[in-house]
Amino acid sequence: MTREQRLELLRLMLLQRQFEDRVLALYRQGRIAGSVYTGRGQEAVAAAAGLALGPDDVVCPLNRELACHFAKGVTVEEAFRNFLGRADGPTRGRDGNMHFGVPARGVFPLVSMLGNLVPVTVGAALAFKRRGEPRVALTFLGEGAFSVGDTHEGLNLAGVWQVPAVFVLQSNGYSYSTPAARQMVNTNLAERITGGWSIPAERVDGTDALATFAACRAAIERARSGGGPQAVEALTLRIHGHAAHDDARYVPAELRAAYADRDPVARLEERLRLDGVGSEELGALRERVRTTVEQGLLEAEASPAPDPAELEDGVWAAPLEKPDRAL
Ligand SMILES: Cc1ncc(C[n+]2csc(CCOP(=O)(O)OP(=O)(O)O)c2C)c(N)n1
Ligand SMILES: [Mg+2]
Repeated sequence: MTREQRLELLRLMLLQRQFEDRVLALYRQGRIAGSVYTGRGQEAVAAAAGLALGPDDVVCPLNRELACHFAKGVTVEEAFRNFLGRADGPTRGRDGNMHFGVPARGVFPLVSMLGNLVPVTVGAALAFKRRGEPRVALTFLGEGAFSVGDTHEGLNLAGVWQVPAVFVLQSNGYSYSTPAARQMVNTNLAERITGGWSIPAERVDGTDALATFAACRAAIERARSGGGPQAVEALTLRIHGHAAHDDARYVPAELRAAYADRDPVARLEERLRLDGVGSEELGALRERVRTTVEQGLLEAEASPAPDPAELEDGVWAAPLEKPDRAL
């Protein structure tokens, strides 16, 4: 990686962290509907995969991968417009959260049902293969998706069809409040993917941004050059609870204390310092990101709210039959 690429990796990670901190503050002011899900502790994985993708590749991010949206060209203003439910946001005010993509820039919207994005990703990769296009489809998945049939069906077909799909596993040890070991017998997802579907899978420290970037780039380029589906299992941490309403009190105190030493942002900054990037340059980068976030928020706040008359636009419903007896 060049010095510029490493700085870009850090910029994307800082952008996700500062954006999410700002969204959390808005949520606590009652300005965000629903809840807020952050990727604190997982930014390196989202940024690394996003940066390793090419401009024509597509990605299906989950709810903790905003850095990947930003890497693919989604703007901070667009993201804020979605969170604030604005009429000109990506979902035109239908969603005030992270269920959004910008398909024109290769980012598919999140489907909430765990595992659903695996067949979607395999389908996109199948289209690329059939058309002979040198493009890759990538998705992320957590431990939760491993208990859903769609994941297994999708991985199986990815292997059978040898499509250019990349699966990036966010192994953060928890699905909501359930530790991975209470959800599955073998928590080594890379081993299961290789053993179960003969898909090459590399395990990497997901708090080490440079190692994660190297693994993602290698997997993406292998898939692009006809090597079939690939997986990267990133061992990472979910520093916050599942969402803003969850204080993660079920995570043992020792584990939470250990998170402090593995903050991916601090680790990459330390590494860049060893490379000769001075505190002044790092400070200026943080400041630039802060300005981008604040400016994006100001612009999004100036956007109009949706017109209630358009509430049913794009909604399909079958005519309701009156039940002949109370259910
Ligand atoms: C099929 C399905 N079951 C349950 C849920 C509710 N749910 C949303 S997120 C989540 C936990 C996800 O855990 P994991 O996949 O490990 O991702 P993480 O939150 O750790 O990033 C659950 C159970 C859902 N969205 N879809
Ligand atoms: Mg998890």
